[in-house]
Amino acid sequence: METSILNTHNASILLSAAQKSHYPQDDLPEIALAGRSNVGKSSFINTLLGRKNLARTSSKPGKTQLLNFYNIDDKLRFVDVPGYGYARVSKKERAKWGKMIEDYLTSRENLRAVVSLIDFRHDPSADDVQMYDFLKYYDLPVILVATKADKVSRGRWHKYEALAKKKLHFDDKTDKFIIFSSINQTGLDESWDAILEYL
Ligand SMILES: Nc1nc2c(ncn2[C@@H]2O[C@H](COP(=O)(O)OP(=O)(O)OP(=O)(O)O)[C@@H](O)[C@H]2O)c(=O)[nH]1
Ligand SMILES: [Mg+2]
Repeated sequence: METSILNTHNASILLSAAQKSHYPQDDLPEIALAGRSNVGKSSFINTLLGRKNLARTSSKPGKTQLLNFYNIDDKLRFVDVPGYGYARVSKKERAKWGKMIEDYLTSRENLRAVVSLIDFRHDPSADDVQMYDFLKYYDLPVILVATKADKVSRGRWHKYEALAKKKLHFDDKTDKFIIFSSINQTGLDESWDAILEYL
């Protein structure tokens, strides 16, 4: 994908971190990716960067345990946040993970917006609603990305979008809703346009 501002192919994983002291120490803008486990966060990153496997994807949920920082052309970073709603993780693990995400989302000055991913095939889950509420409570701009659109027939898109927005109490004034597929690249340009607005 060619953008006038940055070369999206010039991307690499920079570092993985669990705590503040390990985050990159500069003022590059960051876009975080949040969503339940298996929703397609890593696939979204790979699709946007035109790469097959830069961000590791898996059919096994809960694989990403740290915040993964991706450097894009030394101008922007994506931060892949571990997926929520993964049941087979102990209470203690989940608490640790919740604190890590909360710390990052509520205190990271570099953070410009959050790409919040939901599975377009299903009604937003209670966890999805809670995440959106949380992001709005902290006044974080959201780019809502509805993934796996290739699994939903086009005739249903409008209705599904309306239902998801209703359930989330979606704020159309500040936030974007993008129907996306990493299989056929639906929503790719729209996603980049939305992200580049925050640079
Ligand atoms: N059909 C379809 N499958 C997708 C799409 N995006 C992701 N997948 C599949 O969904 C599964 C999970 O994708 P990931 O990108 O690993 O999901 P993740 O959100 O990073 O998962 P965690 O790192 O475990 O939180 C993989 O089998 C992907 O191939 C999509 O747009 N369409
Ligand atoms: Mg992942």
